[in-house]
Amino acid sequence: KGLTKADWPKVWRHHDLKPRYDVVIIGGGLHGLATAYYLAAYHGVRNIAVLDKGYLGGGGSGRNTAIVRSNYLTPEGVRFYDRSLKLYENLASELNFNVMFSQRGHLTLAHNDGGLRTMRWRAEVNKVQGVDSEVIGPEEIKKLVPSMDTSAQARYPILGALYHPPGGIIRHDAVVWGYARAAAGLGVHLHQETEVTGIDVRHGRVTGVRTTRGDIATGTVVNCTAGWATLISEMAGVEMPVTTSPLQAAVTEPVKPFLDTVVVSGTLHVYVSQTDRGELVFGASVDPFTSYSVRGSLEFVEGLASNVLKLMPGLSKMRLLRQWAGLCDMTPDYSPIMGPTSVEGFFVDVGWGTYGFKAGPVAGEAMAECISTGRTPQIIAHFGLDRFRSGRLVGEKGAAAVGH
Ligand code: PYC
Repeated sequence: KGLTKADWPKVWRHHDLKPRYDVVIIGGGLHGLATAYYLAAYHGVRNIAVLDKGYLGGGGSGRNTAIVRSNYLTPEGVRFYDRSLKLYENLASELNFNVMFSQRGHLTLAHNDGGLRTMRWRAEVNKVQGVDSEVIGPEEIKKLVPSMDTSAQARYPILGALYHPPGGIIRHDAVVWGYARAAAGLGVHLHQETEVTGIDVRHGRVTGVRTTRGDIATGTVVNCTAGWATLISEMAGVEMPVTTSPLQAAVTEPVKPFLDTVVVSGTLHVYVSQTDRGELVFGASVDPFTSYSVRGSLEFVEGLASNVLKLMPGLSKMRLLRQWAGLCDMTPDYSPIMGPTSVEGFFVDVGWGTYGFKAGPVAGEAMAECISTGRTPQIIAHFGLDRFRSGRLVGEKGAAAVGH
């Protein structure tokens, strides 16, 4: 007799909501779960609730295109995302969970002089920070990706690319489940289908959270949401300079492996990688409007197909299987907002734009330290909300995979 569903042990348990937790994390995605895990594993804080209005990993964590890299533009960004990449490299053994990290290399194509200049700039900033990135030419690109049209006759000829060997893809659901299982094993309560309806603040400090399953008393609340970052922060009376736009993606039928690097074209607004199952995963820029819709559109698929075929004409017979969208919370400088706020006990880890998945481990690690020690770790010191008052922005738009 084969195994049935009942034979598998539950990876995390359902709990009743306790009347009091030391820390309440809003958002059961990668960032919320990683924060809970590092708090419990490295800071001895275990009386934690993670709340999600849907299911764990059902937001941006399960909707991204699973790309990991640290080839950013600003020194602050490079250091930060590189710490995340290092944590990803060790994550399978840290969590005892196969997260299927494939460091297959990441190529960002340049189709014009301006693009090439930005790639050179990023390569130099990366090297100074000890990150492996270099600009390569069309011949080397062709060796790495034989299916790509690198000829001078292409509609958008490829002049070169930023090549980042440590970048790659990782199974995004496995990352979520790995953190969830490890956090639950340390005593963290994971509450799915538990929507936050209010945050109580008295005399400038957080005192509790109201939910659809009852009220919780707590002195520490962490906003780890994407899509709802402004809404949740407003409940605590904290305003966020964030707008929300959908980002669409799609996946093809599986085919034999032929693409073993991640390819990005900012000019053509597309990125593509092939999963271990053989599917091609495509993503694009954020939609040019604000919305909370996570539905795909025909217009997106038309643009995507035409742009992908400019890069890899041999894909013309492939069929798309699915399309979807996720929500991206965009800040004015394309860097996140992390750390304490003007309300004591109310922390934020939001505003990730299209970079959230790459940052999950380091965000969790840094937020856990910030919450438990009361000090903002150096690695996130530049990402505080106060920078929008002081004007010390961390402009990371130039490191976006594709244009915004
Ligand atoms: O910045 O690498 C990136 C990215 C991939 C998908 C969305 N953003």
